[in-house]
Amino acid sequence: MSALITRRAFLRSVVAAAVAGHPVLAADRHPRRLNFVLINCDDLGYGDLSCYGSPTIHTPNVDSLAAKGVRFTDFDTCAPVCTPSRAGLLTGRYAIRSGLTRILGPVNTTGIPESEQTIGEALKSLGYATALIGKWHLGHLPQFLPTRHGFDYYYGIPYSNNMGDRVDGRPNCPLMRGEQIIEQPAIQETLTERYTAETIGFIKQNKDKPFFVYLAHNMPHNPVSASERFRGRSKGGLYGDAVECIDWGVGQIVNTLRELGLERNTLIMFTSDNGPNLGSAGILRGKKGQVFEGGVRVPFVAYCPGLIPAGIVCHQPATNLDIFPTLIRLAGGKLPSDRPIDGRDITKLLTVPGASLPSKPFFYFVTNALQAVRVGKWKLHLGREDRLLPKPELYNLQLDIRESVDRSDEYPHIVTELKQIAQRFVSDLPGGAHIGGSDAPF
Ligand SMILES: [Ca+2]
Repeated sequence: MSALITRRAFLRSVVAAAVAGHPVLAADRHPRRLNFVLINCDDLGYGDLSCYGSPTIHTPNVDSLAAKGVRFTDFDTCAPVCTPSRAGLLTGRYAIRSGLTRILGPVNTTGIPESEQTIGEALKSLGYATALIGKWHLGHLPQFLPTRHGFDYYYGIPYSNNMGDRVDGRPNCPLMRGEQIIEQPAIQETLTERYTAETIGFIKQNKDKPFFVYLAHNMPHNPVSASERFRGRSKGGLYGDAVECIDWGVGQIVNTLRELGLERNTLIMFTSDNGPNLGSAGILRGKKGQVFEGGVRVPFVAYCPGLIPAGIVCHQPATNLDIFPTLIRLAGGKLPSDRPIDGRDITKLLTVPGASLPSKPFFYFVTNALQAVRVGKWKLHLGREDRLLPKPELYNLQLDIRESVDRSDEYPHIVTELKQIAQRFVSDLPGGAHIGGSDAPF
């Protein structure tokens, strides 16, 4: 048997085991279910990590996960701002379905509906210990807190770190443990290190059962800060210091998992909720708040030596809506059948070099406005009826990742087809969804 066939057979067995919900763990001496650590940064851009080409920010720990795991080059968030991106991530559904289409703040009295199921709830029902460490942003009133939506443990700021009136020069945002405020205004310089310590503590406490930690850093969202020992370390200024501190934390978490013998059966994922405000989108056009690639294409790296072969670079499109179905399947659970789930299981992309999935339309919303639609390499901006984008524009992302040459006049039939896909999708959605327009995200 040739080495190639052996490798193929090995990969087939990896995928078969993963799909069965028992990723290669049957071969381990103490088989148990996968643990999940999902690290989400706030406003970290596509160009803000060294493994994505940052010339100034040094992120050796995330780079190492990418080198020994999988790095996606075409990973999108379902919204270019915090609240809807996080709603989509945690439910596997476009935010328009849960109504969380705008950025929430301390003055808002709404939040995630009881009817939604979060990754936390789904994994908790499968016997997982669950924690949210960091930013929630799906409602700060008691009935909306993470502790009421599938997370056994909560430590963090319930919304963005710039929200609330200023007190002593700091935004008056609360730091909470469980449902209690333990510090206000939250001292932000040490936040990333404290989130890291809380994550490590939770992992140690729950090492004997399957766990899910959603570590949602508040950094590097404005106002950026870093503790004294990280300040001045990065060539990327204070912003770079904040990102390098997050990267340091990734290394601490990996070390902990290694010491506990959990490295092989813990899937670590690292991503961002939307494109950069202060940072860099690399060569991409646009930034946070926009549906150009710079606003929606984000880093996504995953590492799990027992599941993912080293060194995969995946160029296939995938999205943060895919995380919900992927984790539920890997945990051996079933997706809810009483509601549309917009994401899909991407285990194959995570585990098989060169794998692909059939192309599937992806929709880019700002608030209730569907502003762009993508199928495969074609992305159509539907027009905002303002000066920024007065008419639809068509881009071939395979040839033109910068969205610089509008091809709508050359390919009118593609424009028509994508418009029809957009119209059909919107007509099936709850009230309020519409095509185009430029609503403010607040
Ligand atoms: Ca954000």
